Amino acid sequence: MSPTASGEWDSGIFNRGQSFSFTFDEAGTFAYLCTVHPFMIATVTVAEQGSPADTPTPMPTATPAPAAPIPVPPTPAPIAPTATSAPVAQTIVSPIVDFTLENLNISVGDTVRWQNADGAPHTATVDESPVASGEWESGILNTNQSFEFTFDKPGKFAYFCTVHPFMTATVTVQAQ
Ligand SMILES: [Cu+2]
Repeated sequence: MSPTASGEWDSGIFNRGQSFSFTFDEAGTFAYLCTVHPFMIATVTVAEQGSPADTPTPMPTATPAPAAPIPVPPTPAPIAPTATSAPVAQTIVSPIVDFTLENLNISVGDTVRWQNADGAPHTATVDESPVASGEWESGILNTNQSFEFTFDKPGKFAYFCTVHPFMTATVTVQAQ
C-alpha cells in the first residue's frame, strides 16, 4: 500500500487451490503482503523493459573474454618436451689418456665406451667396495682397445685401473 502507488493489486482472499494473476506493466520494486497474515511480506521487482539490450550486452562481452583463455590448450606443448626429454640412450666415449680415468655423469640407459688412447695397458674396473650392482670389468685394454658397459641403474660408482690402482674415478648415473 505504502510502496509505489502505481500498479496496485489485491488478490482478495485465497482459498486452497485458488489463484490470482496480475500483469506488471511498470518497472519498480513493489512490496506486498497477505492481509490475513500481515507478517507475510515480500517484494516483486519488475525490471525495466526499455533497456534490455544494454544490460544483457555487457554480459556476453564479458563471456567472450574468458573464452579466449580457453583456447590455451597449448597443453600439447608438454608433448614436445616429452619427446625432447626422451633422449635415446647415448654412448659416451671416454678416452683413457695419460694414466687418467674420467669422472663421468651419465643417465640411466647410457653406455660408456672406455677407449685406451694411452701407450700403456689399462682397465676400467668397478671398485669392489661401492654399490655392488652394475659391476663391470673391462679386463686389460691395450692401446686403441675399448670396452663398453651400459648402466641400467642410477647411482654413483667408483672405478679404477687394476694395473694402476692410483687411477681412480667415478661414474655418476642419473635416474631418467
Ligand atoms: Cu692403468
